Amino acid sequence: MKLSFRWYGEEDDISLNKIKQIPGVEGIVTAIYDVEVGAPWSLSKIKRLKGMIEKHDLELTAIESVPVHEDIKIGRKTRDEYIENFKTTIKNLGKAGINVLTYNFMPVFDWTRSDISYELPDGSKALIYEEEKVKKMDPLQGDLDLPGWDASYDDQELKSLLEEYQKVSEEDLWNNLRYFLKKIIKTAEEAEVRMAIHPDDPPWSIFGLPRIIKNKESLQKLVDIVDSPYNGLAICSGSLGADSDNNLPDVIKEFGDKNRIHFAHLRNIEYIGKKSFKEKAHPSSHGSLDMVEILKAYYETGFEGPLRPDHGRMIWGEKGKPGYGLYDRALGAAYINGIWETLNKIY
Ligand code: CS2
Ligand code: MN
Repeated sequence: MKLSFRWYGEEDDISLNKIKQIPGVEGIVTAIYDVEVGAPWSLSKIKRLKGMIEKHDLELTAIESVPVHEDIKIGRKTRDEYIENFKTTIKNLGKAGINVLTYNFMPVFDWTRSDISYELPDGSKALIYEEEKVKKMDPLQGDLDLPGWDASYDDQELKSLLEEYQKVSEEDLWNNLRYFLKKIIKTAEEAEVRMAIHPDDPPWSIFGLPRIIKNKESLQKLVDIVDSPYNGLAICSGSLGADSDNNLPDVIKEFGDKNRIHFAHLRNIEYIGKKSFKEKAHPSSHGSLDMVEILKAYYETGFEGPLRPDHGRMIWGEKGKPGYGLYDRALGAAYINGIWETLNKIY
């Protein structure tokens, strides 16, 4: 694996210089943030981004994410134009030599939590998802404060978008995803850009919106849509793992052996009820997921793609983007690196 770290571009308070100082980190995962959702990414912007990263002796190992326009997810008539734009972005990434592209197919919201600054007993702040609280939240009343979400809609737009989704069933969403993949995977193959879908987070329906990428069965259905290694997966332990029925080492072995996993996110969570969880520090002793077993599964499949610590807590008084401070993610990276080094020695 290539140990990587997410960087939010030049606006990020955490500089490439600081990231470079984290032992073992060799890759950067990032995106272009000043292009409107749905518009193509130009080759010049991509090259500039890549250049900045390489200047710090780091490699741009994955793009996370190219957002998929809602018209594609809803299946509006206008989707073809956005799919063409997406293909242009894939081609340009390929021309720049960037080979992993993450996306997700979650309607309207990306990752969702009931509290993004929940205080743990040791005083650190974490993200938490409590199903009962989320059920009472109303996105139209401004109850959601989520940095993972492109909140560029005004109230009216959000209202009509949510209304429109009332007519989109899970099956419709699958059909729209199928339509999208059938159009883009050939381009991805030609450009040598491996597509990696990120699972839904959490992996179940929220606010009455359909969510479909949530377990082994749905990952299988996804890879079957187009039988190509370029139609692949990003496995996020914290997202898929939020459903305790998902057996992560088993999923990793299954799809890793088939060369369909192109990107890995490592995050630990603690179950606090059915469909409720707290995000925790990375070590297995802190949460419900066995990180050694997870990394061992990657190791055994010969995983060579980018792997990054996902959300961290806010510790040592740090203020920053929820889930994306420096300190706890750096501790996560060091922990991952230690396990990997051990696996390397004993195998
Ligand atoms: C990320 C996701 O912060 C996170 O939890 O793992 O937001 C991820 O970037 C997207 O869902 C990928 O498209
Ligand atoms: Mn993730």
